[in-house]
Amino acid sequence: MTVVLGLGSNRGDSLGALRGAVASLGEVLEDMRVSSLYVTKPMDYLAQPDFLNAAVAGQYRGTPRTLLEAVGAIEKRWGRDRANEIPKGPRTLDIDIELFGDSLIRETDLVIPHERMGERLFVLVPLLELLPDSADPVTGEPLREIAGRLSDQGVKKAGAL
Ligand code: PH2
Ligand code: MG
Ligand code: MG
Repeated sequence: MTVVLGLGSNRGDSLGALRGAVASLGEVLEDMRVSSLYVTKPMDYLAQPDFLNAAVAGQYRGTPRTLLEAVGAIEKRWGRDRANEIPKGPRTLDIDIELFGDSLIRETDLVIPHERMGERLFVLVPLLELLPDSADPVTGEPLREIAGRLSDQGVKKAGAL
């Protein structure tokens, strides 16, 4: 299954955490590709530092649930400490499953496509770099068109990850 993961960090050694996560994800995904690195203005909870965001895409052989577990272990390995975080606030490493093929999943701890990805350029811009023709699995609308309707959210390319 083709999967897309979104990576973000705005606390501690963000670049180190994203690079470590990409190295670990390369052991979980086949044919993995990595987007550019982006510096992005915080959304939702605004009183926090800018984020570094990126996306990876690849092939995954397990289930959404086993991928969630693998991703949780990688977050932890690279410094995530959920006990000391404010919801949607600063975090050392957040890895979200954005797309899992065309699957639609709505469970308490796992929502795919990721909630509100259609409103967030820090998710859509790196994703579209990797999969420019991908569509919203709910509506079939190209993500490129959804992104095109959003106003500037302060998402700036900052080179290679
Ligand atoms: N993640 C959040 C909340 N807000 N803003 C940006 N720019 N990037 C993020 O990764 C991000 C956010 C919750 O996970
Ligand atoms: Mg998350
Ligand atoms: Mg997130």
